[in-house]
Amino acid sequence: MHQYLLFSPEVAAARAAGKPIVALESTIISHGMPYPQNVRTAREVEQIIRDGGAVPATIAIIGGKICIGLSDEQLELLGTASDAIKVSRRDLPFVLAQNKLGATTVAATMICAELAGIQVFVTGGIGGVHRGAETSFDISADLQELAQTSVAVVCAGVKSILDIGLTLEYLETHGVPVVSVGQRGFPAFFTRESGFNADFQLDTPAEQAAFLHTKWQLGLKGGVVVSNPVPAAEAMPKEEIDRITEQALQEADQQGVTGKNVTPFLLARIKALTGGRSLATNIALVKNNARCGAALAVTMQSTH
Ligand code: PSU
Ligand code: MN
Repeated sequence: MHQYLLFSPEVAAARAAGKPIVALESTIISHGMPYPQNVRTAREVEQIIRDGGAVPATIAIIGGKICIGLSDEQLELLGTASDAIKVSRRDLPFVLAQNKLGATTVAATMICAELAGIQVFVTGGIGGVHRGAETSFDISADLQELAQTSVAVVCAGVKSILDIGLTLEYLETHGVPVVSVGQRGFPAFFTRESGFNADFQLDTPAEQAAFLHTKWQLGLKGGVVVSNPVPAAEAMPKEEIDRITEQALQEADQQGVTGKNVTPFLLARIKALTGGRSLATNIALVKNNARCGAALAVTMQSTH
């Protein structure tokens, strides 16, 4: 086993028993949602995965170790600590070697999940190509990770804070399949449609698992985006989210927000500008993804 990995008792037991395991990220806890909803949601999402027949493994960097599966106290720590560092690929050695507290992004969670032998990972939204990337070069490291690390990422698409068309072009260039569940359209996180289609519609866990097994058996390394639209009853009106997104983008520009601070800044502004309604949608879509991811992990395990 890898020297940096530390499994929680629940995840260690799941590994020993050959049970399906679902990875969860922690930047969504530290930088994606406010306290206490972040910690409550993290716990509820873990329970949904258990109810779906799999074992949740929330991943974070604590005490110089990659923790695979967190205790209640560790979830609380990540949800409250003001010094939790947002950890993507480039930050991982620094945060581990310096014994700092790290919350993993999609990219870093994929790396850690692969090290731990976990193939299915559930989150809310992935990073992507930012609007104006042709001059800012702001492209999330999540996309490069999807190109090289063999983990399926169940998400609700990407937010319209990003350039969704360019994000899909980038994924195509790097050979990352974008699968959609229950509809042909690629979802845009708060809304069910983005105006773009996914590459392949695969509605059932059996079809999704067969796709993943085939990709990896062919030696085609890299991730797969499994995009699962927010339930219709929880989606936000498109006009409202578009208007608020434009305002948040303008504020980020005016305030000179750059680098790794861009995404957390936009997420926090959108939440504030919608008076918290976007948070309710965010929570609902992550839970919906947890149901989808648990079913996929169970099927992957029974058909490998
Ligand atoms: N998008 C969301 N919610 C999130 C994130 C993105 O809708 O919480 C987080 C994820 O952890 C993602 C990261 O991996 O932000 C991307 O950050 P960046 O754009 O700096 O790569
Ligand atoms: Mn960025």
